[in-house]
Amino acid sequence: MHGNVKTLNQFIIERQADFQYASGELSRLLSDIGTASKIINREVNKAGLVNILGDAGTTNVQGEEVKKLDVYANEQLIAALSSGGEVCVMGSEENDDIIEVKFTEGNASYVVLFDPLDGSSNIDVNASIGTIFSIYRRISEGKGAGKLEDCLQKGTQQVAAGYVIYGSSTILVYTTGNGVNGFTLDPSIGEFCLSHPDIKTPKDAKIYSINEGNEAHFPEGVKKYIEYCKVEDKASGRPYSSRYIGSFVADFHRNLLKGGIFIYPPTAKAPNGKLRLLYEANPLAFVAEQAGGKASNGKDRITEIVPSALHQRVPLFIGSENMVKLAEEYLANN
Ligand code: P6P
Repeated sequence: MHGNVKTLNQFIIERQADFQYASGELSRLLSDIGTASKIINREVNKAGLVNILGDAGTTNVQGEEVKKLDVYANEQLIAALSSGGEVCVMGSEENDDIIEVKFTEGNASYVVLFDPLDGSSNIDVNASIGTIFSIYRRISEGKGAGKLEDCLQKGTQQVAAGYVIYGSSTILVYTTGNGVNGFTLDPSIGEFCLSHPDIKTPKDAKIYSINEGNEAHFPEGVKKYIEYCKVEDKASGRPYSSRYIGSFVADFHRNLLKGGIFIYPPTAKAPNGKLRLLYEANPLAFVAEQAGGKASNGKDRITEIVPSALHQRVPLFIGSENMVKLAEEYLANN
């Protein structure tokens, strides 16, 4: 403990008894993700200085190659997860194929799917962005590098999941299936410190998050639900507030704490929705459910969907349980 502050690593060790498997390995893996996030955070915070540091693809004043932040974040996570010895295979939003970790001593038993820097288009306008991660146990036979089948598991098989939001402060939120806890990075000591213990998301709330610019192509049930959110009705606190940052981790994190529903439905440009099942929808569905919320594709529970491809997209309705349930009813009845 630093004074009365509990650090992420202390918390992970304390909660190790909760882990069903190889707890030391999972503890180290979660700690490695925390370390990579601190390194990414340092670069994200400098992003505003790009005019000094140079644009991606150029060489900065230190003679270093300037990378796009999402490429940099991806490299940091791959390096941290490859060297820890716990991971046998990874899947990243930035890589078309799986990333095999070949040189483990052969008994690496974890699989990590991640979006290294989601919403990176928002960096130039200083909006919050995030890293999302999803952790499984390997299921393929044999030792050494893992396989695609290890990455294509249902969300219910996750052993841990979470995200880091790089915003006005940097917060890491994760679950191992025993509740949701949030840790704020204290730059003065370089540690993530427990700041949001046992997060619970309100069952009902007054925020809806959706890109209404796509309304013309929304399914009828979504149009009707959004209309419902806008109707004046004092008893239910409507009209609700529309809040949409356009950065999934930022919209999700606000709604997790305050309550609300985030919807990315099928649209003309994204007939299967835009968000990715394996490293966006599944991990945040695990977090949402562990906080008492709900996540579906409008009909089926997100974490029950059997994945068929590494980068498959899925429509997403996620957040306060009763709001998601009502949206599903509108979809079922229209
Ligand atoms: P749209 C960012 O590009 C992202 O992948 C998510 O972080 C965000 O929720 C979504 O796209 C925003 O998409 O179509 O509304 O701009």
